[in-house]
Amino acid sequence: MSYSLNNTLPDKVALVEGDCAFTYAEVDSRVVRFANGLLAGRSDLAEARVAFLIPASVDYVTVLHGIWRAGGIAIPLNVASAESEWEHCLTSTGVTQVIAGEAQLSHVRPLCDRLSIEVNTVTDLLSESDSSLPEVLPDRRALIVFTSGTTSKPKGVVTTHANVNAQISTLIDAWEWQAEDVIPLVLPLHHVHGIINVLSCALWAGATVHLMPNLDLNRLCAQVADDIFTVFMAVPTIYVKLIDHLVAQEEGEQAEVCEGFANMRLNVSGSAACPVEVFEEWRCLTGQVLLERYGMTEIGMALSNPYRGERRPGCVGQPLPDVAVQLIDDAGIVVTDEKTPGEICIKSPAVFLEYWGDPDAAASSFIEGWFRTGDIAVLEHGYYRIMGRSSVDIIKSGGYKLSALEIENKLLAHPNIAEVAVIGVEDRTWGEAVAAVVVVKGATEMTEVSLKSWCEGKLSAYKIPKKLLVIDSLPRNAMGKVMKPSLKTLFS
Ligand code: MCA
Ligand code: AMP
Repeated sequence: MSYSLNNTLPDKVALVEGDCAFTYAEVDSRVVRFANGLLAGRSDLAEARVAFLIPASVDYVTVLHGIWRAGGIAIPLNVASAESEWEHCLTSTGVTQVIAGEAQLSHVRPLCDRLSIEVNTVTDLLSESDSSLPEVLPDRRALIVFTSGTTSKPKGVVTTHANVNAQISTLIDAWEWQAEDVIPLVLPLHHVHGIINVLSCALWAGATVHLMPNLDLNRLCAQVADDIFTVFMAVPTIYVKLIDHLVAQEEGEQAEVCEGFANMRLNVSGSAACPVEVFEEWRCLTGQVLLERYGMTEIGMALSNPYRGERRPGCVGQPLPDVAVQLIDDAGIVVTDEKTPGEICIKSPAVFLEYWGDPDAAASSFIEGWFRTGDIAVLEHGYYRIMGRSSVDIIKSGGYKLSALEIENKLLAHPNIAEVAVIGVEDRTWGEAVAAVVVVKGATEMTEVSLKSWCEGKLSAYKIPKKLLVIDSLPRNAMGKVMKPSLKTLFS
């Protein structure tokens, strides 16, 4: 089956958006109407790439599932990206059609017009005809999610329907998803964490998702205090923000929200390392023992602390069902003992098919059929612990993976920047904060504020450096490569 919307509970509420609730039958009917509109008389989209810029909403789900039902490849884009970032995603995957939310339409239309790409809203395409939809086999391409890496431009990670189904079903089993579950969706919907772990697992299980297009802590906490949720999933930054929010609340209010979290059956953290202090502070405030797990766009989730059993702070647990894990050392030899670190390599039905249009990148990411994650881990008493990444050019800020090279390339276009190195520096809220070390041209002045305002519109806001250091020259090794680890110490 290549269709992951639960069809056994038609009258159950699938989505709650503001004051509106949509049952599974209502969502399904919209999906079918939208798929028909997309097909416009054709029998199958035959893996045409359809991109969409829609915040968390019933429209988002309609488009994602509508594209799948019509046989297309869904490409969810970040509604908050800069135009040049959208352009890269659209052109590198040969997108033929864009679906925009009402609020996003005016932002993306000029770009689509320039690129001669058709742009529509959901309303434009909700068709009244209900002709039969194609049969989409599991090995067909389903989804392209863009992810940054060690290269400058983000890569399009292609997963098939079988991959998507495997990514969902492993979590349904491991975390015991049930139709009775109710979960708030506070994460963006252009990454696997929001798309698969929250939205798709819930809709597969017949659960209810409360859609929140952005992180509104007051609203979220009020609903948590009302005890409507059973599961919560977030990146460590959101737990830090929640802790700060709760600590600042007056006692009675705080107790109600903490009680709401305490009553849930599961709180999950992932997408970046959860510091042990955050794990402990969360336990202290809410009584919840966070379940930390590890995943990646290319593989879905791979390692998880147990749902039933000991959840170890600072560790990401054991392989999920159907996932094989091995660590390899610098020489490519499999590590067989505990305590020796190695790069995490994964084999599973959830592992992606290809990077769109970049067979070389995909080929170099595998070793004997194992996907090389670039993350270094160690096995300690049966639990994996992530120790870091093999590349200094990847930064994890608030759960977003950022390419230092992409940001450097943008900054080099600044008229006053002669040289620049971008690094991630430790930060309580963001995990890593983007920092730029700059050599300026001549005697020009540069401040964090002036750099930020120059970057606006050129980079997504979360990629803009939060810290700036102007120095006379960048430290380089004998090969001329900037010694980034030594730059990090300048910020400590
Ligand atoms: C927002 N800002 C950030 C970030 N987010 N700065 C650095 N890093 C960030 N991640 C900045 C904005 O640019 C803005 O700056 C200011 O913070 C407020 O923006 P706002 O959007 O209001 O912030 P927020 O709502 O508090 O957002 C924080 C957030 C968000 C909710 C933590 O970053 C987020 O949703 N992160 C999750 C990303 C995610 O889902 N990653 C999963 C990928 P200024 O005020 O200066 O303009 S990893 C994955 O999918 C794998 C498979 C996995 O393992 O899960
Ligand atoms: P992305 O490519 O955006 O999907 O991000 C995947 C990356 O996030 C992984 O390669 C890890 O570096 C990081 N990551 C995800 N979960 C964890 C975790 N629990 N602890 C440490 N790093 C994590």
